[in-house]
Amino acid sequence: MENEKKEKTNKVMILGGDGFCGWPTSLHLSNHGYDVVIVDNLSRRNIDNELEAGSLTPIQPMGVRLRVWKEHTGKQIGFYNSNIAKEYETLLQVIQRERPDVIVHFAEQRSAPYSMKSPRHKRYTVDNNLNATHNVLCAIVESGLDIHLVHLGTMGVYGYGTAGMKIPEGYLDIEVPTETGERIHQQILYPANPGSIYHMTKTQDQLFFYYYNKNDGVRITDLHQGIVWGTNIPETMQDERLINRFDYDGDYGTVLNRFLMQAAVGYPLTVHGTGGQTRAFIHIRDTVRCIQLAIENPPEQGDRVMIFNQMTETHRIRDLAQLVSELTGAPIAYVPDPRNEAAENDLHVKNELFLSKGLNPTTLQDGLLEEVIEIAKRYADRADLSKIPATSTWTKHQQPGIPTLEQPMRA
Ligand code: NAD
Ligand code: USQ
Repeated sequence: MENEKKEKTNKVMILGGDGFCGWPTSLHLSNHGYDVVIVDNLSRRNIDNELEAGSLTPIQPMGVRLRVWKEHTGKQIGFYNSNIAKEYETLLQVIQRERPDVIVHFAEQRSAPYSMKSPRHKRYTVDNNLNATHNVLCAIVESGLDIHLVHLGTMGVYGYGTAGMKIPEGYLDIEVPTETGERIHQQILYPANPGSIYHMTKTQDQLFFYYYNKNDGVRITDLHQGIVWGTNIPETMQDERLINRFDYDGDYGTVLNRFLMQAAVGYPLTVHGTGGQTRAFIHIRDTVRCIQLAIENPPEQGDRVMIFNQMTETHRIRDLAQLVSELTGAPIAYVPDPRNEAAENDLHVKNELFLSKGLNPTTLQDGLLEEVIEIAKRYADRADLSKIPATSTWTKHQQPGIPTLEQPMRA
């Protein structure tokens, strides 16, 4: 059955295949028998230049990455350097030439703090993300090919609080009372509640998917992913030149990887506010497995947009800081929260679809935390500590998340 599916789904185009999630996904799929072609405009590397920040790990240029992969495995991955938000004709031609069975779409500006830095950053994030997603959908329809689109969305489309219920996978059951007293049952897209301009672009992507699925019958899977942690998967560990990126700066570093890096370089763990925010997490190894599962379990023609919650566990930020502190002895600093977000929230999420398809989650308890600390320690000398504070604030009235001597600290 597995082989049957693979025979049918052979070519996968990865949009954003140079990024933190896209690069390991490209190698994982290539290693599992898929013919992979990447499209990326390297904008993430240009943003590093703009922010004068960079990956903690020494990532190689795309040409080196692809050459080393071929040397190790004999497998060729194609690469097009193109801006999918702006170069529609190129995107269409690449799709027509490569004729992919599946397109995996990672190619968006993904940092919430970056999207809130200034009007220019807000406008760039909206222009880039909405045009990228719309161009992909439009080009799939214009190509006339039956391509399954797998998109990386976010748990943040839901907001992070509920009335105690578990957040369902995309659709909410509702009951509408009619004038005759009848009660009609329906399922609607879960109400959008974005917490940043970046997250807002992901809520708008959902409407593009709804429309193109309804109007043109495009087969779409939208993966509502939690915060990804970890660095490597087995494929990126085959050679140091295949290493994945590791962001730790105040804009792109996500919370758990930031804490691990901060612990490795002896910087106090920067908990925003009370640290009462609860978020969903997934290890990068599970990200790549989930994408393979989504590819191998496509919606049928005529199905509505399939939505999976791609996360494996939830944690409160102060508990994560405590865990890392206990493992490493790092002090914790409670800094002002630069974001406009609830100080405390509970979060319960359904993730049954991936579990039912065979995902065996990698949890924080699996000892991987320590493995990641090792990575952070190995490359600690590459760290620029001045890039750690989160300086992007959500409103003019907020303060950046910079630790000071007055802030409460715990060992
Ligand atoms: P990333 O920034 O490392 O990678 C995105 C890649 O897309 C980059 O290589 C960038 O150059 C490319 N790109 C962006 N705009 C493009 C354009 N217009 N044309 C061509 N290429 C373009 O981000 P990531 O962490 O790998 O995230 C990938 C996707 O997964 C994003 O859509 C993000 O919203 C989603 N996601 C990420 C996380 C996480 O924790 N990293 C969590 C949930 C969802
Ligand atoms: N936080 C801290 N200290 C830090 C950094 C962050 O306390 O040093 C807090 C933030 O205030 C926030 C939480 O940790 O409450 C998560 O922040 P984050 O930067 O790790 O994650 P977020 O901004 O939500 O974005 C990341 C990815 C994004 C993805 C999202 C999934 O960058 O692409 O969509 O995670 S989710 O959070 O589930 O919406």
